[in-house]
Amino acid sequence: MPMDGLPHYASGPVIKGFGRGSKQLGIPTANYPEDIVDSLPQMLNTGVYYGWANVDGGQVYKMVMSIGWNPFYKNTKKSMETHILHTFPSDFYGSLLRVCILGYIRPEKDFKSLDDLIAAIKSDIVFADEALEQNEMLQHKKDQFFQTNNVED
Ligand code: ADP
Ligand code: RBF
Ligand code: MG
Repeated sequence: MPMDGLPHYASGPVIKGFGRGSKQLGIPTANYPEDIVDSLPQMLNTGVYYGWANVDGGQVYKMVMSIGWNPFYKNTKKSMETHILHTFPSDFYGSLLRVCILGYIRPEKDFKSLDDLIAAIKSDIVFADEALEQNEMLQHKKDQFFQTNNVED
């Protein structure tokens, strides 16, 4: 049974995030501007999700996403951060990021240490990697939503 509010499609430019050096930890996260975060459906709870993503109409890759206030960092601003399961040759700030959010993994949590946070994210990545191999998940990889190169739509 899919969760209420899923699948959810979002698209928008990649902006500079909190600059905490997620990249240095091996988990860069592409951040969305506030208006995209604000247009999430009410019923979609904060937490960690998985789905598909592409950049500027390119290849579609697996992704994990954190939606919420990052309790570990006690943010006051709600964020939507996408980590794509692919190694890109360079940054893509300003590019159009499309995501299709398909499943929920867990609530956002506070952690005792940065190492514990990183370990949790790594296990989210393994979970997503497997979940997205199911047929009904693979279907969405071919969604028309990802296929246009037109930034306007
Ligand atoms: P910021 O605080 O600005 O979000 P990060 O350390 O989280 O900085 O790095 C995010 C940036 O890294 C993204 O905006 C994107 O340009 C780049 N990037 C490179 N590879 C990836 C990836 N696999 N997934 C997400 N972003 C990536
Ligand atoms: N931040 C939290 O405070 N608690 C979390 O449970 C949490 N889970 C995350 C799961 C994923 C898959 C990703 C990509 C990020 C998560 N974050 C979480 C956000 C994290 O704090 C942020 O990306 C930092 O910038 C990592 O250093
Ligand atoms: Mg980021």
